[in-house]
Amino acid sequence: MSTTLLSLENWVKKVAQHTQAKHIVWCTGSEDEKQQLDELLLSTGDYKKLNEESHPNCFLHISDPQDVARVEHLTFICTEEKEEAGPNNNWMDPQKAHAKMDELFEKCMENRTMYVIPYCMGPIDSPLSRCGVEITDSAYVVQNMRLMTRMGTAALQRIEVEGTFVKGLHSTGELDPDRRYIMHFPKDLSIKSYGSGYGGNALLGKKCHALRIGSYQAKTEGWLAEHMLILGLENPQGETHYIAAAFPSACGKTNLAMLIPPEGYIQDGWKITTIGDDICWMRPGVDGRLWAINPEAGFFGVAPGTAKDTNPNALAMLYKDTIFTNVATTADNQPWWEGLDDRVPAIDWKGNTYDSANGPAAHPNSRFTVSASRCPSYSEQAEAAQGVPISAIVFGGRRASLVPLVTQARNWAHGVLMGATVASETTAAATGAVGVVRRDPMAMKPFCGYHFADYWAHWLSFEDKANNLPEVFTVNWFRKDKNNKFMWPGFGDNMRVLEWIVKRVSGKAEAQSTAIGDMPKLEDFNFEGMDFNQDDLSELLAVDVEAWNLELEDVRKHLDSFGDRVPQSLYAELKVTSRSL
Ligand code: GTP
Ligand code: SPV
Ligand code: MN
Repeated sequence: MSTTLLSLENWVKKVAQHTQAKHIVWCTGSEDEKQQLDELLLSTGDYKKLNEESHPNCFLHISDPQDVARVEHLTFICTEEKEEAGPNNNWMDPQKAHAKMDELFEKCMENRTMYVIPYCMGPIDSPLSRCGVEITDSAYVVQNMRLMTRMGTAALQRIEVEGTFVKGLHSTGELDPDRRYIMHFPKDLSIKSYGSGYGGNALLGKKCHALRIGSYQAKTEGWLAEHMLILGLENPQGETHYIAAAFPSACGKTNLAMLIPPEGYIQDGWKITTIGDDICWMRPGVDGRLWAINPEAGFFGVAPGTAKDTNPNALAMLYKDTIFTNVATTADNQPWWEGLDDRVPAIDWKGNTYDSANGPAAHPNSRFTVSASRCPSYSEQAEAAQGVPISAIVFGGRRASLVPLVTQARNWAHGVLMGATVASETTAAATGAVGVVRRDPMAMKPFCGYHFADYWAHWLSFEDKANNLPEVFTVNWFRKDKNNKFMWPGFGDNMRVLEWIVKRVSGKAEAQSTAIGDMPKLEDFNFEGMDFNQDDLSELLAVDVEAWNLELEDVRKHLDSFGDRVPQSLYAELKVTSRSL
């Protein structure tokens, strides 16, 4: 017996019996265990050692070429009623789903080791944290979970005290896309994932638990589980405001979370600290504010585009103790990806000699896994049991046209409407076409574990749950000009927008009211030290009435597609916007 919790022990035994696992390893989280598994992964070829001098303790993992991203069409929410999962999810009857998965899992671990990973999402001592246990036959998954969560003995102790945990069962199976499913059973707090070893499909603490099951739990318990970064913004007076921001996958969360302000800002005493880069759990505190934790302990970040001038903090953490997945390598075996620098890679992510005719050297969704503690801007408050109070919530996406640089919601309901109707171009983070504009409400389209209409109602309900809610904003860093060039420099310069946001929150910045919300005038921004084109900026802050009328028609259709469960107040806010255009 490896745990005092009978329900856990029984589940592990049952799974071992069903999968016919050869060995069972209970993960403790120790350094010895890490090293043994590194050795194992090197011996099986799942890991390649990277240059020990430039990148000590760094490894390269290459996925099966057909297993490089999340698979939304194979991801299901299995509730009793289809209606509960909503049009935003694929649905399967729980009994049918269990039967399908049980068949796939049968004997799938014969001759394989089954790892039992107890983990805690959030600081071990936080009342906002929730625990889970992932069973997997992938040592690569164990090593990722070690960096991404608080895993091992301390988590198991908490689970034994609480008596409940999210059950996640995972096998890489044959990596056959036709035998791949990611199933969620919100009522039983359980997940079954088969046939993929990649990121969000396999590290079950992340999207499966912290968002899909988490959002369902959050609804019943009165909190929010969101696809958001959390950052702290300290002003020259030494006050810190915390901002939570939801952008769809590969739309800039990691980058914004660890932004380094432009030189002039640093000199004036502005500073950004990082709490989290992907997931935010928040709930009302006794003071009426929303208090948030980052349930994760590491970053599973997009490699391409990460460079000294775009995200120096990320680069500073990636030369040591990092797992790289699907990146290219240089002749001297250093990790490399598009945008990093102008060296020419030697080997592409598929292991072939690099040839630009074969496409990018690193897969567009190649990633790094690294402990958050390695981030130079990591905040001490990230470990705070009570979390941090959120002053502003920001929604955003990739919109080449129409959506202004920044807009502030008129009120909470308007903010919920903004979040519920945000659209973005699809990216390489999921399989399927890239660059297609789709509505991605609260950046949760692939991650909300229940009907979006009920989710929006839940968001609206916070007006009755908390009397000091954050201000809500939308941003768009991705506007393009006629020549397909980004009109806004982005990255560090996004600080200029954050400054306006925190000043709005504390009543220290001006705005002009427009039909779509409150917007800054050019003179409300600090552009010191920024190379900018006045015409571009004016366009970034303009409201194109004709185009917005079309957008609002589409927004209405989008709301309508969720049926009569959509809260009327969203339609009321939409009407206010339409009438003012
Ligand atoms: P997930 O981990 O998939 O949830 O992604 P994410 O939202 O954390 O996105 P990330 O910060 O990794 O950025 C994704 C891509 O967008 C990278 O290639 C970045 O270089 C690029 N990017 C991030 N911020 C900006 C920006 O302000 N402007 C521009 N033009 N590109 C950006
Ligand atoms: C995302 O796709 O939003 C990610 C990567 O953060 S994954 O872990 O694959 O979900
Ligand atoms: Mn993400």
